[in-house]
Amino acid sequence: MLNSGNSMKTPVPFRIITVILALLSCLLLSGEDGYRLWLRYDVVCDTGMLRKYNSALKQVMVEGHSGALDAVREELQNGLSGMLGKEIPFESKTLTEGTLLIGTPVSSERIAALPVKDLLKKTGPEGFILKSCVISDMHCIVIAANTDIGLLYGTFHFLRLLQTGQQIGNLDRVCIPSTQFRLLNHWDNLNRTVERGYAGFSLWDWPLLPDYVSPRIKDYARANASVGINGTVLTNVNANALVLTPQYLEKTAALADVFRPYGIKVYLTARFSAPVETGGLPTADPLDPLVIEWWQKKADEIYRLIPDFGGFLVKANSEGQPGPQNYGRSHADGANMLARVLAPHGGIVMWRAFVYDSNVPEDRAKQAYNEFKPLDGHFSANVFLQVKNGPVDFQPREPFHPLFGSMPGTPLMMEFQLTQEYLGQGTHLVYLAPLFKECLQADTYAKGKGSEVASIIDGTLEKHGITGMAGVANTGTDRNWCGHPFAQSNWYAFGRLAWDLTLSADSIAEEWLRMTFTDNEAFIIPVKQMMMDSREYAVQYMTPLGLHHIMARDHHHGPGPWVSEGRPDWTSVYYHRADTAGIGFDRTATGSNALSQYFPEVEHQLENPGFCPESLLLWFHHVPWDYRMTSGRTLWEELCYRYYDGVDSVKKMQQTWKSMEGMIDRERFEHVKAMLSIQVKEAIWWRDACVLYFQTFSRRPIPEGLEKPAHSLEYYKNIPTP
Ligand code: GCV
Repeated sequence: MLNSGNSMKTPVPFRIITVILALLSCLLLSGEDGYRLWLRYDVVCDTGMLRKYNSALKQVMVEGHSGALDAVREELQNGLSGMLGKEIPFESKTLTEGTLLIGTPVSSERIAALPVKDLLKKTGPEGFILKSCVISDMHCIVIAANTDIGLLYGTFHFLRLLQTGQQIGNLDRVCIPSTQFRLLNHWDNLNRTVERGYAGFSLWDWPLLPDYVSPRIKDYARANASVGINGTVLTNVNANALVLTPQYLEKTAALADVFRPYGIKVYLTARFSAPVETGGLPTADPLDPLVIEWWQKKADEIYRLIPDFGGFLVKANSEGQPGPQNYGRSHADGANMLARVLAPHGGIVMWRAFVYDSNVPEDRAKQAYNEFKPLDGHFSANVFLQVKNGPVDFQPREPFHPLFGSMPGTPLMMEFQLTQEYLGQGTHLVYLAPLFKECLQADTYAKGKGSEVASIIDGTLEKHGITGMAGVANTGTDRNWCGHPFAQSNWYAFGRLAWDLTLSADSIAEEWLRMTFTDNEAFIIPVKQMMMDSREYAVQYMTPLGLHHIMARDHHHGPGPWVSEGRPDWTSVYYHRADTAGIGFDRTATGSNALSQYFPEVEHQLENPGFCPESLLLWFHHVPWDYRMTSGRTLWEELCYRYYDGVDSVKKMQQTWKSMEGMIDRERFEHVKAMLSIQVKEAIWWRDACVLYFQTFSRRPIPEGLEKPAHSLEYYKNIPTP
């Protein structure tokens, strides 16, 4: 048996060389392509901290054997050798001073002997304890959990402490996830295109699977596990039934095998008409016995190949997707039929609430509520209703969805969009955590004051058996995964929040910056501020004061407030309703009365334009152009100023970034710099197009002192679709 104590001690000259190398690598800022995401594990630059870490960590003991524990070992080997600049011994069976001891009470007698039983009762299947302990007079750090996956999460947490320069001297943490199902939703098609994807093609190489699984798939799993994501829906909600055929299920199983050690389950989108399209049945009626039998056999087949398959995500009777209503059945009939076939295997159904009907002359913002509220309490226990954060569609700003708080008898799963479909797509720096938090912190008043959306998502308000949060993924085959270097922060923030809903957007941004770029305060402070403000800037130059859905037709990239043809609720004029009297969508009792779908306290806060927050004014009210805003300006003037402020703010972001030159690697510095110059151009495009267009209704001049648009409205209308 190896006594790693002295024999493995790093020699002094080696340690000196390590510190010199650390300093050099911090100074040289070597090239980076963003592939390593936030898991870079470069040597710790703060030499004082590096010394402390080195003296606290002499060896690692991971007790037990499993795929997840292999992942723990591998991550620690890479992480610690990278950050500490030395190899740490892993093989010893003897506890020494400075041991990082990792295990469950089952895999490790040493852990079982520690007084952590009561704590472990609280941590559940995924939580963990991270604790400084003295064991047999030796100072150790312990990561304990009930499962190996809990240990993996604890490992990533511990590595993050080192990555973000935190003390590890006196640890005493118990971490438990806020939600149980923390899923990415990929809108990936089987031909590898990605709907609303701006970072290349799909990561799933269907033609080569199952025989070849790219090493990238494991890195994808590592990245997800590092932030606590524990599931991935591989396919687009605009679903293709082929993915349920044996050939594709084998491919899916190959991916699931790589994900499993990282605690990630696979899910698929179920096309409701699959029994007809691939099963040869004449109907997909969810109450038809042959249809039920078809799904039952399909579920059995899936679980034979993938024993831990997570379940189905379904978009039904929405935007042309088939669903139970095609057969006169309700959403609950459809969801429950699938839930019943999955239940014996432990699977779940996530049934999307994103439904609206072009034939119903009803405010689109009201339709999901109208459709689902009457079904509350009618869904099986293993069905989530998956609800987008707002009632329209991932706009730069929306009020929270009125279904939150209105379905006490149904578990609701939050759906956020990480890919920036309506927020500048691949070219704009927009950090989305403030948007996520704004929704999560909104008070629904469902059970009186303090009934925040977050308390519905984490189950504290309504106590359902399942809780969850989904994020529409922004990953692709681009070398840096997400296209824009800062888009990685939205993937990161989603995972961190789904794990811990109480985290602030600010603290997540700081963690991400430290791990992704540098811990230099001169970089962190201004760049974090830039991230924190970036979403509000996008709102200003795109859709200020509650405007929404005025993007160009179909692709949603640039401005298109003039879009007026086609089905009404896909046009911009439907949403902004500008006329010579004013602008905005009246959703009060004199208009569509969408406001009545909220609890009375919320309704009262919003129903009067004088009390409605100006950030949502035009979402809920049609307001005269000369309406006096709190600034003392008229609505028209305020609208102009907001658009102009938005552009000026992006120019400031550009200046801030330029002043970061030399603080990080050149490759990513130049990449972000180029993106910001595109963003400035596109913000001006948004501003000028919108101001000129709305001016045709307001018939008022652009306020004195604001630079005049460089081109005519016709010019902007004729910019071709990219
Ligand atoms: C996957 C919006 C998007 C669609 C998307 C849809 C949905 O309409 O533009 O691309 O389809 O939302 O969430 O189902």
